[in-house]
Amino acid sequence: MSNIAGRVREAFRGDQRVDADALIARLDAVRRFLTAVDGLLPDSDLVPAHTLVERAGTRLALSRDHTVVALAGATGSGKSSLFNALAQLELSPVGVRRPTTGVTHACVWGPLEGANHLLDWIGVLPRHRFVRESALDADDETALHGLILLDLPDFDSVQRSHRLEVDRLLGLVDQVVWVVDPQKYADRVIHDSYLREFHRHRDVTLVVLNQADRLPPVEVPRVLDDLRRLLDTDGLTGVPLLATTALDPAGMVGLRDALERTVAERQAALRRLAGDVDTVVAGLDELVGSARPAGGPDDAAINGLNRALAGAAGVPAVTEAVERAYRHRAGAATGWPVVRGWRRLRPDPLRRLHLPGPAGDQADPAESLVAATSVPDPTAAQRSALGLAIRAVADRAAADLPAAWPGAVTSAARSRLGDLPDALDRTIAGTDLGLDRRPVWWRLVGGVQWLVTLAAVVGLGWLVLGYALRALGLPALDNPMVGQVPLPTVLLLGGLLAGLLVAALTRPVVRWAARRARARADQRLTARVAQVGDEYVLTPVRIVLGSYAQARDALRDAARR
Ligand SMILES: Nc1nc2c(ncn2[C@@H]2O[C@H](COP(=O)(O)OP(=O)(O)O)[C@@H](O)[C@H]2O)c(=O)[nH]1
Ligand SMILES: [Mg+2]
Repeated sequence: MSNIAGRVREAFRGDQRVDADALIARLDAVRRFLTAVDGLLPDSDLVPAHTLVERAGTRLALSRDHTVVALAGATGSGKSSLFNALAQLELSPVGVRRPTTGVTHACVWGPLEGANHLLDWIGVLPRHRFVRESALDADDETALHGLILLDLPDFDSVQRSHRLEVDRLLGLVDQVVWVVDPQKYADRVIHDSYLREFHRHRDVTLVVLNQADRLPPVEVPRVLDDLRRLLDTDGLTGVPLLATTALDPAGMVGLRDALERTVAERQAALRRLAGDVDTVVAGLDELVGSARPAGGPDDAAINGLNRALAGAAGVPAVTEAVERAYRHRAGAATGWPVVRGWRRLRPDPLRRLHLPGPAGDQADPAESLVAATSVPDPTAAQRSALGLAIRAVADRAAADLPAAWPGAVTSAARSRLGDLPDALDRTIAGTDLGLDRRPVWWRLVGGVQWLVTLAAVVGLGWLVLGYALRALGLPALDNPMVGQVPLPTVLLLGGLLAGLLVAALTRPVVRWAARRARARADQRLTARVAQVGDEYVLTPVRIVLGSYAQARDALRDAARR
């Protein structure tokens, strides 16, 4: 949060109470976020969120009555001395016995039992746990009941394991008291590597300038001012800053009071986790951004996809076969009966593609389930056109999404690419191409053709009979005349001419109707192919876009304090 309003709000957060239910709701939102992006975003980006969800769940389940406060700082700043002074016990070895401070010691105010699970989880060994309750002056300590104070190893230790231990514990404790001394308070390590990292945990951060007795009293305010200025640059504006002297009980009063307040409020654990959620949400913000998720791939990209799918599925080959099949079948039904039979002998163009042939000539239904038309396989050009179209769909759909998402959208769009050829083939095989019904006009024209042919045959028969009678010297038939021409001749020639004329007139009509049949088949096939595209390409893309929207909403809920 970089704007001024944000800074002001953050600065005053120290006084705000964190509602446990609200915190749990925010953690749930982080969990929802993780579910939404599972498998879509790189796991490495999600580690902090997973860690938070797990840690927070455990911390809240373990004990909300205890407050875990860590004393952290550089070697020799006086952590162990403060620890001992607060516990009023010589527990944790002070400087003279360094470097034994590589282990964390814990002091529990109040009964140890309740705190044990918490300390097990934090990882403080039982032999390094102490109880303040057993001391004789226990009554004075009731104000600190519930406090678990940790003396951490030095974070500037030369031993890497100590530093790792400090980092681990700083991730788990509820509140941190940073201990600095007059010599090293301005040290870059403490500010750059630690304090600055804690700027989202201001409300569980406290800084003490220890060994204040080593400064001339007039110098103390000046050093505190200087330290305050450094803390401001660290982003820790407003955190409590105290001067302490571990060697003098009077020099510990301010720190004790601060700890008593922390224990009484029982807010530190919640505030710490709230700060953790802030940190995680801020880290995820870039992954999700605030882009409004697009409604889905746009129409232009979808049209391009459908065209490419149709090409790859062999729709043009099928529709061409439909046109030819129409002509073939119409010819067989309406052609001149003399040559019709010969036409039937030629194979039906659709059957050649293993698509439904003429009615009654259907392929075995079981066969069509396993698909396998003989529509030619897509060419390399068609395949790459399909690849490009799928890519375009993904690109357009992901255009407004943050950088982490387009990859996921593209993989989703391509996720079922391998199943596409079969699905397309099955779809083509299962599409009703609209050629099953024989149009009435075919039958009418066919009937007319039969009639005129019959007339020609009758005329021929009549003429043959006339010739035969004449040849045998029998009395000739008295042929009725049509004008100057005898009726049998009219029947024969008229029938033949009419047959040829009807065939000639029908031909353009058949061609026109065949083109219409082709257009109809094209429409049906394209629609079915588009359904396949929707199922195999667009739906996976929409699912990812839906996940994005869910992730975005979840993160917005998680950010709400
Ligand atoms: N004068 C003075 N010396 C202190 C104070 N606190 C710690 N020391 C001394 O500083 C040295 C380092 O202290 P220690 O508690 O071991 O520091 P740690 O490394 O942070 O645990 C020891 O010799 C302490 O006696 C203080 O407030 N005033
Ligand atoms: Mg120490």
